[in-house]
Amino acid sequence: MALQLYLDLVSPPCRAVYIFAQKNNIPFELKPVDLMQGQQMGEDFGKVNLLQKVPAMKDGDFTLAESTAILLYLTRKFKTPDHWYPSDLHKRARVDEYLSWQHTTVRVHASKVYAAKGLVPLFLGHPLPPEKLDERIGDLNGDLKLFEAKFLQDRPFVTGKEVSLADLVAFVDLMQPFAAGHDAFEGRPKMAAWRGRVEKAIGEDLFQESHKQLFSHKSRLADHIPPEGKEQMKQHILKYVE
Ligand SMILES: N[C@@H](CCC(=O)N[C@@H](CS)C(=O)NCC(=O)O)C(=O)O
Repeated sequence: MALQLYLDLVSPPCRAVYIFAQKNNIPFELKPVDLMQGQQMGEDFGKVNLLQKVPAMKDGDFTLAESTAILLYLTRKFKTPDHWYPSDLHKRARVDEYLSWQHTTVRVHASKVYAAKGLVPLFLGHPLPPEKLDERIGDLNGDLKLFEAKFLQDRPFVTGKEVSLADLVAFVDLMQPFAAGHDAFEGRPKMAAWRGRVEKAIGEDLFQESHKQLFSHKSRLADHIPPEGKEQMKQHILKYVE
């Protein structure tokens, strides 16, 4: 049986897994999980991932949660090209360092800007107060400054000349606020050039295909969320952006 990937492509960690699998011709069956419909809370999905989050993976009887663990599993099982997770001790450590750091920084702050700028107006009918939005953007800006100074420096990619899992994971996270109209690359020429290189490394078709749902997310939501679901989401989003 082919490996199964449980994903909602609106989610950044899901897109990282999806892009990585597609780019490396890893055979898999896509099992869509619609977060806005709450499908991650269902009993069937709970059997795959008790944590009730996407992405999740099932390979035969083996199940795995957490995007970075899944990405690393795929590099090992499918012996993907070295540059993704270099065998060089120091380059690999640099990838590990970014993958450890991002969980509590770029991942959270980029998603919060997406929620604050994109989802709050949709679910509440008015924008978040400007000072609150500025706070969320300020958190992300702090991370970007560090990403540039510590992880990217003057290199084309985090580990040097080639793209790695660190670039892929950072890239999908930064597309989240971008989809809500916040261009985190504006005024940051180094990061804008890096973004172009990562997009090219992924390939334009795969980039577009993997981000199609994110870029049309707001209009799809406005049409499809039932009133009771809308109320529930409103509370959830407000709590999240605080
Ligand atoms: N650290 C986890 C985060 C997973 C996560 O938070 N996924 C979100 C989507 S981005 C989710 O499934 N949320 C559903 C929920 O919280 O109910 C990873 O990197 O895989």
